[in-house]
This record gives sequence, structure tokens and C-alpha cells, in this order.
Amino acid sequence: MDSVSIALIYAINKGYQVHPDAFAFLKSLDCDVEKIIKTIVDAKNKFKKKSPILIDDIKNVISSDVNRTMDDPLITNINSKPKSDSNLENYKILFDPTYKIKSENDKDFVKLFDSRYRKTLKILSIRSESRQIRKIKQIKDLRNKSRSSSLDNDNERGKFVDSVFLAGLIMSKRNRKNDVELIIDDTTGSIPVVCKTRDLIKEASSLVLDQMLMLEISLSKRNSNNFVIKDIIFPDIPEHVASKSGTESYVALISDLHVGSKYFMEKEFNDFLSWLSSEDEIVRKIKYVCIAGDIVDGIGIYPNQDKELIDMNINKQLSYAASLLEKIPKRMHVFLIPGNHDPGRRALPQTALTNLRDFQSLENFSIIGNPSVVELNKIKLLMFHGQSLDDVIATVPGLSYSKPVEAMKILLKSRHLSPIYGNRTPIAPESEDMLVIEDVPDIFHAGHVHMTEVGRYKGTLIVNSGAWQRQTKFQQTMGITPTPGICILVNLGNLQSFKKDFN
Ligand code: D5M
Ligand code: FE
Ligand code: ZN
Repeated sequence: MDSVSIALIYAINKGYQVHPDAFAFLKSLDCDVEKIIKTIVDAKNKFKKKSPILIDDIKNVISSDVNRTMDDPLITNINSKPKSDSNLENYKILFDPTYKIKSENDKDFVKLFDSRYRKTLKILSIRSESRQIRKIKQIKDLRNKSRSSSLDNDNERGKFVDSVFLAGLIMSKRNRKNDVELIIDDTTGSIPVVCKTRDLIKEASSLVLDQMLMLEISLSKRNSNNFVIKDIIFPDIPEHVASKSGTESYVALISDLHVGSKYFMEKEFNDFLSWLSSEDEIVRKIKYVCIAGDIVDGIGIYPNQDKELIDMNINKQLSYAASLLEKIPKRMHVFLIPGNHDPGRRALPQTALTNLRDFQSLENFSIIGNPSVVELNKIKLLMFHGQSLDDVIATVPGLSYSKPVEAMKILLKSRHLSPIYGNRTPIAPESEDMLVIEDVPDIFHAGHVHMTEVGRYKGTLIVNSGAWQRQTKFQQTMGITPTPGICILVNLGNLQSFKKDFN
């Protein structure tokens, strides 16, 4: 018996059907299909799901295998696979956390922050200064040595190194009368450092807690126990040019439907759906739709939510959402991630909405986790619901809900989707930090703040796709005026974008 048949029998014995397309796909792969099927079955068992195994389940397992490289035969096979769906060869799911999430009973955050440190250090390592990074313990030893030796003489020291680099996470930030003090932590200890010049103090204002950064500190200038910062180096994304796909095809970006809420703009959303089925010149070029979370309004998400719900049953909310979404033409491929209102755990990263996976009519959907990275016609698109934007906007002076792009830039600069730990955005103690922005995205798509805005940063197109929910009472009291009922379209050929308003 061949390994695909063995895998099929394994799945059936465990109570899982394999969709015929998925079966054909498995046969086209040249790899350990038994292992893939076992991983899927284990995950489905964990989430108590009895839905059939689909092509996307297989792709998710393949793309989440960290040990794989791009030259791996598995990946090549996906691309070379002949398939009737013309979109299939043009998209890939590069990252989906769904099958990597395991922290259910864990409370230990040490591994998570260690992973954040290591992954970001790797990002920083492309900078030449990174070769001069010293561990905090080494720096402290150097200081202690210099205190007790003649090296403390500044002239003497000039012959030696004048400054040193360190890299670590910001444990605290304190604005004082004339300076800003940061406490930086690496795997060997923590150290207080200060920003004294006006430029550095300004730069420090956009730093958020728990983000990782590299600092150049002076060894000659020192006040009391604090080292003085000479330069702040963000992990940041490099200036880059997206690879052009050539063909003019579009992706439609939306988020925050909030189906089930009495503020859900059903008429406008149906107008959007009808437009997608029209013969409009642009519509004919739309190949993909990305939906960045808050599909339903959920239940018990905020106090007194019941008074603002039409539907008090989460399954009804979901099936109603699915009945709307299935109107998206089958020739378009849809990527859908969850948000903080959707069922499942609240902490990041979030697994794919398993309940929606059960809707067989959504066969043109990739229902994936939050955050996920997909590649559409060679364009890398990072999808994130955007929960952490609340924390960034609340922490960084000068930011506001009406300009989410500025907050999204801070996430790109810190190369992390939710750097601040312990505020409003819960983060799960995974042993791997899946919120580090490892791949430089060509498009960064988020929602959550219910405000549409588009911007650009170092070659990345930043999109916040607003909402399909009218202003809620709560937002009114918070002074948040959303801009709902708008879809953002992006031409994947040149990354030009425009808004389509359904109001
Ligand atoms: O979030 C929609 C918007 O409303 C988002 O900008 C945050 C804001 N919001 C929602 N809940 C709160 C609370 N509790 N405090 C402050 N601001 C909030 P959504 O995820 O759609 O509810
Ligand atoms: Fe929302
Ligand atoms: Zn939200």
C-alpha cells in the first residue's frame, strides 16, 4: 500500500473524511504525507472538530513547518501543481499560526521572550554594528573593571573603545525632568541607560515597552550608574521594492463586519457583495479578498453587549456571516482571519475560526489564524486583526484612532505585531514568538480601529480597512468616529490603492 492510502486509512479510522481535492493534492506531493495527515488529525482532535480534511489544512501544515526551506521539494510541488482553479498557483500561505499554537496550559513566558529576543537579534544581525553587540553582563563587568582601574581616566580611555552596542527588550521607560531613562534586558541581565539629547528624547517617545532594540552607548560619558545612549537602532524594515507581478490583478481588503451586532451595516455590505458579482471593469480584475477579523460581534465581549446584539447565539451569528460570505464569487480566493470579537481564545496568536471551516460552501476560502502571511501574485501580504493598536495608540504621544497608519508603522519599526505585554492585548505564552515580523511585508493589512486609512512606509503599503459596523454607543462615549462601509482595493501589479465607498 502506498503512503497516501495509509494516510487516508489513518484519517478515516480516526473519524475524518478527506476531501477528494485534498486527496488528489496529497498524491501530488513528494513528502511524508502520513506525517502531514497525523498533524492535521491531532490538531482537529485538539479543537474537537470533525470537519473533513481540506487542501488548506495540508497547506497550513506545510507552511508552518519551520524547518523547511524554500528549496524544499514540498514547496516546489505546490507551485508546479496543475490545478483547474487558476488562482491556486498564484497564492501561497506563507505563515499561519493555527497548527503551531500549543500553549494551552502554559504560564511560562520566559521562552516566549527568549524567542522574541533571538528572532529580533537575527533581524538586527544584518546591520554591521550588530557585530559589536556586547552582552549586558559583559558591559557591567567592563564598567566595574574600569572603575577600579586607571582606565577610568577619559583620556586614557580614548585609546580604547569609546562606545559599545547592546541589544535587548525595554523593561521600563521613565520620562524625567531632563532625560528619559530606559531599563534594557537581555539574556544576561538588565541595565539602566539614558537619552539626554533632544533628538534622542524625541526618538524615545515612540518606543514602546517590551520591544527589542539595539543601542549604542557611550563608555566615556556616564552619569552615576547610567550609561548614556549615543544612538537608538530599531530593528525596522529595510527600504525595499515589492516584486512586480506584471499582470493587473486586485485584492479587496476589508475587516470588522460584526455580524450579529445591531450596528452591522447589512445593506451596505450586501451592496459590496453585489458589486463583487457585477461586471464592473475593476471587479473583473479582483482575484483575492482579505478579511482581517471581527467577522461576528460575538457574545460577552464587552459589558452590556447583549443590548446591542440582534443575535444572542454565536452559532447563528457565524452561520449568518457564512451565508453572506458565500456570496463572494467562487473565482475570487478569500483569506479570512479572526479578531477579538470572534469565537476562540482572545490571546494572540489566534487559531483559525474552526467553526467557519465547517461551512462547506466556503470552498474558495482559506480560513487561517491571526496573524497570517500570504503571498498573492508574488506580493507578500501580512494580515493582522490589529488588537495591539489600542495599546500603541494609548502609549505613544501624538497618535490617535483616526490615524491608525502611524501606529502600524510603529509595529513595523519594532518588527513586532504586539510588543507591549500586560496592557489590553492578551498574548499567549507560546514557546515561539509568532508575532515577530520576520518577513518584510509588501502590504500590511489590519483592521480593529474601524477607521480606513492607507499609507506607505519604506516600500510597504499600510492599509487599515475600517469596518462594516456603524458607530456603537461605546465608541461614541470614547469619542471614536468610525469610517465604515468602505473597501480598500489594491492593484497587485503596482501597489496602487483606492477606496470604494458603499455609503
Ligand atoms: O474595536 C473597535 C474599536 O473600539 C477599537 O478602536 C478599539 C475601540 N474599543 C473597543 N473596546 C474598547 C474598550 N473596552 N476600551 C477602549 N476602546 C475600545 P472592536 O474590537 O471592534 O471592539
Ligand atoms: Fe472590530
Ligand atoms: Zn477588533
